[in-house]
Amino acid sequence: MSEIIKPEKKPIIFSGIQPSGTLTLGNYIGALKNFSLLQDDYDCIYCIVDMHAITVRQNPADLRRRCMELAAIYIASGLDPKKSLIYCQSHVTGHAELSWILNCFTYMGELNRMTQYKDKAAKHADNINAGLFTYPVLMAADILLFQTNMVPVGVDQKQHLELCRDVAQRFNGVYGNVFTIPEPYIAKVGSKIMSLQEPTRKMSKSDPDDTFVALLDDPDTIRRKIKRAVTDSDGEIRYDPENKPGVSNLLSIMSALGAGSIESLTAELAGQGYGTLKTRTADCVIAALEPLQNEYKKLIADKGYLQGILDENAKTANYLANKTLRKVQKKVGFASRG
Ligand code: AQP
Repeated sequence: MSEIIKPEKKPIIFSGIQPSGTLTLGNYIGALKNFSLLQDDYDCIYCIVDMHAITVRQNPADLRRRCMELAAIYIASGLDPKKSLIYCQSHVTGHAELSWILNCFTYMGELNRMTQYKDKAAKHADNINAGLFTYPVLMAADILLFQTNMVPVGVDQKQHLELCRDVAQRFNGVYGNVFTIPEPYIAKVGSKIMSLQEPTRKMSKSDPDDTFVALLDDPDTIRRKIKRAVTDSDGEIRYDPENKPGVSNLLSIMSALGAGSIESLTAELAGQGYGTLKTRTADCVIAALEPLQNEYKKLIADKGYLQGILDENAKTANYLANKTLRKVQKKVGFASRG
């Protein structure tokens, strides 16, 4: 009798990006750039997390437009929609449903310790809403819904991922092995790209325009922004994030974009001025973003194609999410469904 060989199940990757502004070089280096590298060896799910985005007030028309743009950016960055599941969070009701259940397994004290909450509450003092506080619970639901094995993120999300693991372990401790416990996937170089104007702070897409390079900035704008990047006054090109955050940030950017190791770049640029460092950084960034930008222009012109992908993938994502959700609902004792 011939043996039936089942195709080996690949580990699952899940990650998401908020359509909360123009994507930055930080989002690209810390997260997006790694997404396409993983799609052959893993079953990849990449979400446009519009539900997370409304924890900060958004203009509805802009948010809707940015969801479509993010779908185009995902594909332009090398994601193959046949290999990676690209969809919108708000199209899959399981995110909100699981999030509510997980809220009941997360302690206030745990959420109180989250540094992103503290940062965002300080930035948006006029709108410190409960969604901002429970953001990490929704993020845990996003990840756990798909029985995710690995989550590629920037280092700023590590604390949220640790909370997700704690909540999953707590739930499993009560009900058995319901959730896969996810591992973070954080790149060694570039996991925290800093603001060009305040290099001790993370580069963020909701900060003022001159603090970041946007993925769709044209070459002149990229050169101008990098030329104006804050450095220091000692003039030495050396990697020392604590004492020379601006210079170190530019070296990290170059290295993460494939220009060489930090050591080789430092050796190569030793004795040269910051002008050269900035020109070289701008050259690297422009070259890295050019293919993405060209592809993006074609994709964004075809909204029907993008909408088709989002609609079709929402069905698959709902199906996968509901498999976990039904199991969880049964475990906690929700009424049976006929
Ligand atoms: N500066 C950064 N360096 C490296 N990685 C970064 N990421 C964000 N900023 C950097 C990573 O990008 C992914 C998507 O982030 P997000 O949109 O979900 O939220 P965020 O981390 O809050 O990013 P922003 O740009 O700072 O958004 P806003 O300004 O809206 O809060 C994540 O994997 C993140 O680690």
